[in-house]
Amino acid sequence: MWWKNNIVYQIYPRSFQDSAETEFPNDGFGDIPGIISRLDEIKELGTGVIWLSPVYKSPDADNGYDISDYLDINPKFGTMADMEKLFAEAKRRDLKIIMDLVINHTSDEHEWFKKSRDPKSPYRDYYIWCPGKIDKRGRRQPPNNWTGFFAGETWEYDEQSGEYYLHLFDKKQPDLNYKNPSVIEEVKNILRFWLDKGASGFRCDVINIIYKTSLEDGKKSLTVQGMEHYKSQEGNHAVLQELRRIVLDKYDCFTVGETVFVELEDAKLLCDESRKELNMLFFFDHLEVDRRVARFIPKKFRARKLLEVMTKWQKGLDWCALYLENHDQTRIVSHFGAERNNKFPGKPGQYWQRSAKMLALFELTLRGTPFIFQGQEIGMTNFDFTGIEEVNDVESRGLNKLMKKFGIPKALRWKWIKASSRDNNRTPVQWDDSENAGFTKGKPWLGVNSNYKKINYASQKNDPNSVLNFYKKLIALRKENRCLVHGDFIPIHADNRIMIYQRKCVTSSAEAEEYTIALNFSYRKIRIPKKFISLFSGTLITSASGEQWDGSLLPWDGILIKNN
Ligand code: TEU
Repeated sequence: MWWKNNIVYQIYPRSFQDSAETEFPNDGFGDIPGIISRLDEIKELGTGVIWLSPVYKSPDADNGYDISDYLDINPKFGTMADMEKLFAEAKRRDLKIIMDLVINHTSDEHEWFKKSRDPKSPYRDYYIWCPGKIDKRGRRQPPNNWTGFFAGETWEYDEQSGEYYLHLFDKKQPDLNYKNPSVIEEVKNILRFWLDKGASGFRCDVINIIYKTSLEDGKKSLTVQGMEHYKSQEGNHAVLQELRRIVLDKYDCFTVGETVFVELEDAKLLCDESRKELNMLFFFDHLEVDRRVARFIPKKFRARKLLEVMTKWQKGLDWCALYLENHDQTRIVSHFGAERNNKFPGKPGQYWQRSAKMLALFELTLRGTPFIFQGQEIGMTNFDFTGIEEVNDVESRGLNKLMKKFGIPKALRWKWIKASSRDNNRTPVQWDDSENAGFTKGKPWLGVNSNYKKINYASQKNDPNSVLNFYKKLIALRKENRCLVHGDFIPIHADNRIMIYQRKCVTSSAEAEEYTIALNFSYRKIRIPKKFISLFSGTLITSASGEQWDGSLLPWDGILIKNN
């Protein structure tokens, strides 16, 4: 299957590359012609598939994850003709494109929702409307006690209809009703439309929560309350099976589900090939090993915990979607890498480069399909914003409001938001050292990190020691190496600072191969414990430091050894 032997590159279009060739030239907002102008860079990296975050029509309440027309393009990104050209230009370079499928909710500006506001409309039942409750004092209250993903309300009262509608995310993102077969028919049309245009699959947004079994009150919870009524429900599995059987299986395509709060048992069902639901999914646990309350409050990082969680998924699932970054996360070098202790993210520290490479080695030596987020391949760091005013993310703003309500002081609120805000990954890609990092000739929609003169694509392109060239090297290696892609994953050892694992392929004795990987997540030079040293005999294929291997791991180093 082509998607197993491939590597996916995620583009978050508004921050990728602005151009002069749209209705809004040089508007500080990345666009489709901008993407076309950078396809050669993506090809050179060695990635064969692009995941395009939403480019559809949208009022942008949640940066395009609130869609007002699934079959049209947001003019800020360009036109449908631009999109068709993108498919053609990608194909010419043998690059496939998967689209972002956001079907849990639409925008409140979608025609379906506008019509749905009329209780008599056939579209009424496309969404989840409810009369609400009257409390003891005769006041109107929402239908249940659910809380939302953006730290806010989940029900919005609509004067025009005299009822509430459900929105698990922003109030501008009403949830669709998957008990209504017409909604499923609409989704099938959306799938066919994009597959016929040339898409090779879909990344499916929050796809394990689309079916709401009941609207009963939820159990008290610190995070999202009410989830037991809609997470991984039987009805959800049935919808996925129907989409797969009726539409997706007719095309040469794959799906990767974004499955929030997913547990291994659910994941096994969702990815079981014989059930025909998803091809693979994104789990979240591994990025939360140093976070509390889902992901908002930092706690100490321990390599042992990371290996433990990764092992659970590597062994538990037949096939994993691998990622360390996306548009909802923070930069991995600032999260698990040496930059996590940097108080001045505008000035990368001594081990910035080495730790970025070590993390590349981690992701690219696991079993599954790796996804690389734009900028990860050059080791981009978290933003260097100084206050909440500079943040655009609807989630961060919701969180700030909620924390304020609870009396959490401003400095602490900022500390937590800085560590978790999705805008960390949404700052413009740093292409070169010209103004605005070569991203735009206008004013960027979100601040460019001031470290762009040091960290940028152009300066890394011809530097053999760059993070970029390390990614290229590992991608090329992985492409010609069955064992690194498909081989068994064998955890060996981990403590607070280092981890060791192996990859093994024993299809036949002639093809038997074995690799040992060791990673150091600390500033200390660490000796490999004696009892494991025999696992390191063989050839050093590569290391993050570029140094020879002498039985110790240098600070933030990572090594890949091919065993004899
Ligand atoms: O994200 C799903 C989601 O639940 C996010 O809120 C995620 O858990 C959070 O950002 C991590 O703290 C998807 C999209 O990837 C995201 O960009 C959208 O905002 C969201 O769905 C709604 O469509």
